[in-house]
Amino acid sequence: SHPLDLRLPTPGCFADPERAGLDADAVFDGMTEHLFFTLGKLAPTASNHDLYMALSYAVRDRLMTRYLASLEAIRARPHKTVAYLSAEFLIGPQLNSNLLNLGISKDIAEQALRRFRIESLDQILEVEEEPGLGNGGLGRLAACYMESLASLQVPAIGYGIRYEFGIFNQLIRDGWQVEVTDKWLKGGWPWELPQPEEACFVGFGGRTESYTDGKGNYRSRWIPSEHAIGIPHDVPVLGYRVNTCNRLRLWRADATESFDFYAFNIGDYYGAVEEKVGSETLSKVLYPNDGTDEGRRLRLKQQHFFVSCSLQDMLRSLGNRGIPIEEFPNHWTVQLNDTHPAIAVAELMRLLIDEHYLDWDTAWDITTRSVAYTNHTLLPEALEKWDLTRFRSLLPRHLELIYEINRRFLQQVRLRYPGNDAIQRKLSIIDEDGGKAVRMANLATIAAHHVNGVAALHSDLLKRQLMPEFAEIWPEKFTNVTNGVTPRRWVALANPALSRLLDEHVGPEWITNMELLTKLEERQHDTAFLEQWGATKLSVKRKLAGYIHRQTGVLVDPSSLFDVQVKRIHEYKRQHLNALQVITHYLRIKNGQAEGMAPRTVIFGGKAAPGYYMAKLIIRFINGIAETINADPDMEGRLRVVFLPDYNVKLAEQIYPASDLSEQVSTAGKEASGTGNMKFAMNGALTIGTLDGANVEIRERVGPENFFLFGKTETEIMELQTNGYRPRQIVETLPELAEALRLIGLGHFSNGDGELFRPLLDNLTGFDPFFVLADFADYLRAQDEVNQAWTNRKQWNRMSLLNTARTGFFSSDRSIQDYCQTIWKAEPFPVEITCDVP
Ligand code: Z2T
Repeated sequence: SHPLDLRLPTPGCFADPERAGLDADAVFDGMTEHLFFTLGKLAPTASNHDLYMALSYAVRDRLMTRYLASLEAIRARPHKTVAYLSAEFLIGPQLNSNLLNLGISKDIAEQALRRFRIESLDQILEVEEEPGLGNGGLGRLAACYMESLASLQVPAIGYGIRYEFGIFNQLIRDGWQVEVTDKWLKGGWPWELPQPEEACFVGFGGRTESYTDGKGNYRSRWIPSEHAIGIPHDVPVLGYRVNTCNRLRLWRADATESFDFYAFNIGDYYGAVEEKVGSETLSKVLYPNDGTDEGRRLRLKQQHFFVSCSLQDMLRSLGNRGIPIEEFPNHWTVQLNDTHPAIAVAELMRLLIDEHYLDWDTAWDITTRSVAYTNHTLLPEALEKWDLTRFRSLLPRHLELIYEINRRFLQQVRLRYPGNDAIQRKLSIIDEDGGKAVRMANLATIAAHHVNGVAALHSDLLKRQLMPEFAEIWPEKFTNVTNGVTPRRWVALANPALSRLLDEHVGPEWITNMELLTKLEERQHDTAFLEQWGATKLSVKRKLAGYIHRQTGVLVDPSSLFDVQVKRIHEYKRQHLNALQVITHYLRIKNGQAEGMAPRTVIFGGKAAPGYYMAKLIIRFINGIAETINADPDMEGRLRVVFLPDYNVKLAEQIYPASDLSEQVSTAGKEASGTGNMKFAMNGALTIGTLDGANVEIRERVGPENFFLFGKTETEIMELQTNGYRPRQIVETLPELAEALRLIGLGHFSNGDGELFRPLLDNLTGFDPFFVLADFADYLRAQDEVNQAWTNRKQWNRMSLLNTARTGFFSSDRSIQDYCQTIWKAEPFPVEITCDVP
């Protein structure tokens, strides 16, 4: 590629750090200017938040050359760009990751901060608000992928929604979850660049109308009854030590001016204001459901809003460069992160046909060559379905287009399976059973050139269980891309102590080539090294112990086994299975049967969807157990239980590095992949887990002897289900389980209130839909193995080291390379910047 001479300000060259503005003096000067001119503050009275803002602006300045050069490079020499469409981007704190990727060391940042009397960077990082623009795995995955795309120098843009309120903050009151609005923007968020001049119009509601165009063709057009404006708020996403700095473009909804003026003219002031308030609520709040579809009208509105803005933006960029619209698939590859943006199929067709006057076949060809779909769940309650009447009232033109897509598709199905009505009903985009509905997964699957699952097992089940007929029609369409996580955030930033060790023994290249970590295996029998490995882990656990004490008042012993389950609270993830294990552990200590049992600290964290009663009761259950156990003098030095409130990205960065044991205990076949499982393993935690999601691949890679496997396989679960599962019979054969359940029923973990956890007990002994009791005995057996392994600490450290050494595969760099090769056909496009600035 040709270097671009942009005549830009100097911060931009890695060749010469002095001139690149990445030295302590330059950072200090930048902070000083921003403190004074941008924030209007004087240094002596500046708060930590002021200094956070000043440092962030100074760092942001240093992204700009790369950001503008990356945009200019693609404008000047068109190159296929990935458009990653996602309703969620859970990007986490920005300051530290930008420092790392820019190459401003902690030491340099602290030299600058000391001149403002701040001793440690951590004091400043602490005050950063994280944008909680996602629920959990899916949103965090999108953020890891954006980081890896930039690090791999692949041109990409993330399109999403700038929610004013992200995922709620979680408080724990009397053991219950309380939700508090997340006002992440209140102190000002320095990482976004609003671009009001690139605003887009989006319509809703109204009706369609047919007409004959100048050439005598029948056409349809949409006359919406309502409009909103989307204003891009761009977040630069810098790659690791490269010039590529991509854009995350988040749309904020605003009211349309034309409507305001019209209403003002007729004197309907309050009507105009109501309209304005109505359109602004569009990007007001993130729906806090992970894995359940609520079918709310506003949610569909949000989806169409951001998808329409994003597609218009892509088409406009072609127009601006004079590229014919037929070239769309060569310039854009559009990835749908689950079905949340699946309306893109109909909206792209509408834009191409109604606004750009293409014929159906050309439009369909463009659409199907551009769009691919990632499925993230098989759970039926999570598959998005929109009530047909509601869909029509919001998007009448899109429904017409969907009917036509469906008509043409079902025609193909009829030819292939003559007389097979059942298949047609199953594959139809329109669900005709019960209340009619639009099935978004079917729409996405029919239009996509590739459909992928997120772990080998999941992709296999997707093909064989959820969509066998689609897979038969289009076998080459279905593929797997196993999830990954970025080693920059999840190892380098989160675990500096481990990173130093890796730098020393592998070399610093591991950070962009995680497979190099296999070099650690050379050290697996080196006693001194293994001791250093264990000491490193212990030092990180001490920090977490301090945090736990400050947050919960519970004192935990850093040398105890840190047994951790952090993730959204869901029955299929089975936090209650873990809780039952804790009760058994407690009873064994009580009954003097605990010899050989390692002192443990069991740590839980995670949010429950506000409307998910059973998940909230599980949180109450864990807190009840914690209260009883932590207050019992017999448990002193042996067992501690903590529920850490408000699990988010920032807290996750503290937890993964400090964990010894990773709880990945979902019912086989239910967790599509999991990504926390990867973060734990990379940081040297051993996994106790089922054969579910990416656990399967983690176990294959780290070796079965370095993984505590338990539980029924997906096939065995299916068999149990079809042969009739009787959880009550299991209780009868397991005295420890029976005793645990009896105590719960007596109110032992609820201050004598035997009714509090009744719904949970009834659920487990009655239906047990996620086979908690079926896996209980084998889980205890595996936990005994964990205790055994922990007693031989050298052996444990060796297993831990092998987990880090062998999990390079789970870098999101590998995932992105897979997507680029098999789905996107996109390639790296290095950005060069000349430094010859006068
Ligand atoms: C989500 O986080 C996931 C799946 C969803 O299905 C929705 C949300 Cl918000 C619609 C998770 C999966 O549960 C998890 O197994 C997976 O690792 C993650 O997506 C990323 O693929």
